[in-house]
Amino acid sequence: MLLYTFTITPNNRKAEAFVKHFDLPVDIHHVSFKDRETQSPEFLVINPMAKVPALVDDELKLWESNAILTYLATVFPQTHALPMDPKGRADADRWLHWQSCHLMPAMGALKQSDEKDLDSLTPLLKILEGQLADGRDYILGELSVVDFAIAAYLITKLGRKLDYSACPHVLAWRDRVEGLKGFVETQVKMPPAPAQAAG
Ligand SMILES: N[C@@H](CCC(=O)N[C@@H](CS)C(=O)NCC(=O)O)C(=O)O
Repeated sequence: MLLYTFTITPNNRKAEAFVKHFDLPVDIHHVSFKDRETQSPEFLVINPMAKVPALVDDELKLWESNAILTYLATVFPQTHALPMDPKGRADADRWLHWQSCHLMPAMGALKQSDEKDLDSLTPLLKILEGQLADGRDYILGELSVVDFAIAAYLITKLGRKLDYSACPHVLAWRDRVEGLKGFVETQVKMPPAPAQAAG
C-alpha cells in the first residue's frame, strides 16, 4: 500500500498521521508540487483530480482523505478507529461529512477573506463543544478517524487563531490529539525566521 501525501496540509496530515500513529504497513511518498508531480500523467491515473492525499492498494486507487481514513481503519481493524455497528458508523460518517462540508469550507473562506473575522467559526466550534462537553476524551468517545480528520484542521496556523474561549473542551481535546504520536511525528519544523538586520 502506498500513500501519496504532502504533510503540511490538513487533508494530507490527517492521513499520514493516522498511518504513523498506528504504525501501519503503508509506504509514504511525499509528492513534489514544485515538480508538478500531481499533474503528471502517471499521477492523474491515480487521482484524476490531481490532488493528494491518494492511496494505492493493488488495483484500488483511492482519493479523498476521509475515504482513505475509513478504508485504512477498515483494512486494519486493530486500530479500532472506526465503529463497525451501523449506528456507530453513521455517527463517524456524520462527523467526517461535517468536517468536509462545513468546517473545511468555513476555514477556507476565512483564509481567503481580507478581513479575518475569526469569530465566524465560533458557531461550528460550539457544535463540537457540545459533543465533547460530557467529559469524553475523543469525539466518538474512543479515539477514531474522526479525531484525525477534525483535529488536522484545528491545529493549522489558522485553526490555532480561532476563538476557543467558549469552547474549553474543544481546546483540551485539540491539545490531546495534537500530542498523539501520529501528529507529533508529522510536525513540520519550519526553518527559523531570518534574524532582523541590526540597526
Ligand atoms: N477533499 C480532498 C481535498 C484534497 C486537496 O485539496 N488536496 C490539496 C492539498 S490539501 C492538493 O492536492 N492540492 C493541489 C492542487 O490543487 O494542485 C481531500 O479531502 O482529500
